[in-house]
Amino acid sequence: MGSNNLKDSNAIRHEFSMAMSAMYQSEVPLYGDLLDLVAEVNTEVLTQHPEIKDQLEHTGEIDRISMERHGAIRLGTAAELHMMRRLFAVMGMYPVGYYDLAPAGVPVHSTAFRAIDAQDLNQSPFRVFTSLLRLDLIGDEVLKKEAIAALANRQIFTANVIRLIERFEEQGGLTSEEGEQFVTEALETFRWHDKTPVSKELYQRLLEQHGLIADVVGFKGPHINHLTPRTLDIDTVQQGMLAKGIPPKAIIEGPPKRDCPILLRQTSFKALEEAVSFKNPNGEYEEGHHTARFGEIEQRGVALTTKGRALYDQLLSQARSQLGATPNEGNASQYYQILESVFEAFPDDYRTLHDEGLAYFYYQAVNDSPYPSSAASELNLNSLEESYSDDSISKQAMTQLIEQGIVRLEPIVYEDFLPVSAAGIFQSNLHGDKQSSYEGNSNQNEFEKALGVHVYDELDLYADQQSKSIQECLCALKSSI
Ligand code: OOG
Ligand code: NI
Repeated sequence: MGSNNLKDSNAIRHEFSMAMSAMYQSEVPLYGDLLDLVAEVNTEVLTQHPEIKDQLEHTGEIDRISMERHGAIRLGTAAELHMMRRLFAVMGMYPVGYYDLAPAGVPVHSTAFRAIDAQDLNQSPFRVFTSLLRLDLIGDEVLKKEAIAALANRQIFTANVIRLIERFEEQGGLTSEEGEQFVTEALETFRWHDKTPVSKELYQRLLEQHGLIADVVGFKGPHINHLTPRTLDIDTVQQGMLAKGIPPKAIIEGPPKRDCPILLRQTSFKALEEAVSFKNPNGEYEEGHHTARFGEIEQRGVALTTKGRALYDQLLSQARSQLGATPNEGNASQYYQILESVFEAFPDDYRTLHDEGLAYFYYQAVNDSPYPSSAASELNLNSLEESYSDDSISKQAMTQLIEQGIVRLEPIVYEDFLPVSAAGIFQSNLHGDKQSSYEGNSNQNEFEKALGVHVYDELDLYADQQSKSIQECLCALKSSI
């Protein structure tokens, strides 16, 4: 896009994420304090660790660190999810991954809307973890009917945003002016409403069933429930939160602290108790409160292959079963100790992660290292390129180039989410959740039917990024001979 005077989707996504951040800072001022803290810590890390700065420059992430954030919303119906998919497409965001949270006691299934191309991600990494409530898991038939009726009564999109989405689909983009209107109109869907469309009595019954059901069914729209900046040192931010009077949750979710970060580590500050007015059947408002909105931080590491991910899942569940309980305030330090010792089995240097096929990497020609003529004569780069993917001799040749310092490896950052961590984030911000797990099948088909498309497989995307970098690297080497 960008041609025919149409606005680039990356620009719309960037403007939308800035507008969303400004709105959330004014709605939840603690989030602004968290942003300041994260910015301080990131500046410090980049000053103290030139190697991290170099790495982020090589991967093109350096400029996006300060604008990095994700948010989360929870939707009530298939039709809402379908329109939301069309809304995100205007901003170049597509559904990646399927997350089933029912086994962890949260009656939703989810995807993440995000850009999929590395360059687009570097321009604006904004993403939204989007969950759809699974009313099919609710046993109470009467309550289920009431919930369905309440959801059928709400329209979470403005008429103007729907018109602009249709326009985008017809003309293949939006003009600058339409793009600006789109940002303003789309933002309305994510706004907080302190007047609810349901009675206090219904809200209470929904809450008793599950905090999440009350949060979705009890409100006019899917208020953004958190935004998450990316930090380069989550342990320091967690410490700093306490000092600044921002109450952190007890446990940092995900892998332990490592020299070479993998996947994703996350923590949040506890949800605020906010005043709301319930609309009773007589039309009068009754005061009450609701707890849903919070702030979160994350530290991202290298994306893992299927093999690496299997090892991660295995070690995480080993650590949890060794703890014998859900990690919480009382057992936090014991949990970290167990986690660290169990994860000693996960190699912690990039070369081993690469050589054992545990993680995805960019291959980059080191331009400033002169290409030694001995290496040039020994290697036939053409054959290397043709057969790299499945030929072990060529892999050996590539390894040689890495060892000679002609090619360097840089970690491909994990852009997605982790179901166990996500469940921990959900749970820490809900009260009165009675069930620890829901029976019932994971239902990706049903989810994709609602969405209207298949979700992208995140592993395919990382594998593509890696092979594209190999081709580019070989091209650069050939042209430098
Ligand atoms: C989503 C929780 C999951 C994450 O970062 O893993 C999440 C929610 O609370 O709606 O945002
Ligand atoms: Ni989150």
